[in-house]
Amino acid sequence: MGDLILYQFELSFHSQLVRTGLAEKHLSYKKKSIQIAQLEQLDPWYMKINPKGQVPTLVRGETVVTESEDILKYLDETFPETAKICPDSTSEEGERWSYYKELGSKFDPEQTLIHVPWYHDVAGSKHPDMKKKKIIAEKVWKAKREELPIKCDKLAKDYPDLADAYVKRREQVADLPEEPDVEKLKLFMAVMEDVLTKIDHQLRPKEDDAEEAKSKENEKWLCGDNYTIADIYWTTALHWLEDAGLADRFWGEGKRAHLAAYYDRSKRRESFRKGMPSATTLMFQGIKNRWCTLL
Ligand SMILES: N[C@@H](CCC(=O)N[C@@H](CS)C(=O)NCC(=O)O)C(=O)O
Repeated sequence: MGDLILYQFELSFHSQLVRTGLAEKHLSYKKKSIQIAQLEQLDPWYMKINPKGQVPTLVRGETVVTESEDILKYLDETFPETAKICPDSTSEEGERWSYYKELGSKFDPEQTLIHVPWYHDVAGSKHPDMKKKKIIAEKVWKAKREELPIKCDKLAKDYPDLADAYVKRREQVADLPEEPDVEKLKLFMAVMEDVLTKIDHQLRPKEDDAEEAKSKENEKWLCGDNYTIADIYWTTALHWLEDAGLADRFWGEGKRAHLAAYYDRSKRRESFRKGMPSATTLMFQGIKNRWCTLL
């Protein structure tokens, strides 16, 4: 049926989910980069396969799958001989995934990418390179607020068959303020405090069989014995919080020790190394981007 092709962006949260899933399943695939910073996700050829104008998109022969969770489910269905990462909804594991998915809906990657560097004092971020991060945040905000609407308007006129999709995308960024809303960041931080406490609590050994549970703690994943989509989601989210300089605030100095131990063992998995961007890839992309702006 053909090779797996993943249209993605190295630094995109949802692309990282899918790359980690592919690594957990030991599936090989071709990676095609969509440069979000240059709004390539709006190019007409890409909008035809993903009308939301977002990454990731998986293509296999004639099959096109969008939405990270649907892509992971598709991989489970198509390659049943590989590790199952999406539990059946009727199973106990599936119920647990629903719980972690609900908590996951409260994590917003955009807050860690834009709001945290913008208002790093409010967030209590300790990232050593905050200045650089703020410059990136400003560029992303500007692209979203100013460049994206202009590109959508132009392409809606030039490609009438895609006009609905461009109008929809444009509406999603209508009325963005000049600067991100600091109140939203405060709310996000408070919600994260609560969500991470809940996860830490879930990861605690049960009191009734503390000894046995304690010895098993090293193997425990969010839905049970297997590393699933719930772990893929939360390992990636914790990585984003760490990358925003928030590890100390949320799980430093003995705080939420079960969550900290969980994140440590998640990071030791091969899929973490494969799913998250490597320094070499980022350096290569940096060089490529510089060429793009020079040309
Ligand atoms: N619900 C989608 C969300 C995808 C998404 O938000 N992608 C972001 C990158 S992580 C994106 O493409 N942003 C560019 C844009 O929205 O213009 C999924 O699960 O795949």
